[in-house]
Amino acid sequence: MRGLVLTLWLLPSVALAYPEFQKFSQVTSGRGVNCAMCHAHPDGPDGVKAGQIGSLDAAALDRLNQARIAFEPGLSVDSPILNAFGDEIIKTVGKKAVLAMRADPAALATAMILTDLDGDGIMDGDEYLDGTHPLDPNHGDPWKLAVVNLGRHKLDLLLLALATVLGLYGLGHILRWFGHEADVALGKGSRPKQ
Ligand SMILES: [Ca+2]
Repeated sequence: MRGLVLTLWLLPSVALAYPEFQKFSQVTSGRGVNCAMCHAHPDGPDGVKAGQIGSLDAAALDRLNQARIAFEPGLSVDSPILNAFGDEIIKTVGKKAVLAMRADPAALATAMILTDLDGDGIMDGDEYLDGTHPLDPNHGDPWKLAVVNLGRHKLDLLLLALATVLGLYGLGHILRWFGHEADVALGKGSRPKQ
């Protein structure tokens, strides 16, 4: 394992980020998308800041290498330079498919259409297409979020509408009663006999 770690350090040209996906998301959505969509640091993995390759200790490098060799789908990884969405991509499609998708970044959207990591109702693949953050439930296409929230709160809205109708109905009756009492007071009407 130490040999593998050393190899990684001696090969600074090893590609740790794949800008094809960022570029695709940006072009497709028309939104500014940075490396934070998949990586721990918004500037990407190259550097010495927290979440970047130069800051990793031996244990973190070990986790990085485990993620780098997770070639087949189904392997849970905990990469120190990826965020939960990046890890989920590796788990769902495997590193081998990620490398193949660099030539067809649109395929990632299809591959990630079954998970919704932030639970905002917009699937991860769609967030990738929309250029929104798949780990931020408050960051999503406004129209899609509105539709999702409408669906989630339809019972509340129904009860609110019912309460409003009943309230207006009751208010109408009260106003009619006041009107009638005013007519009685002015001698224009009479109270019903008991
Ligand atoms: Ca989502």
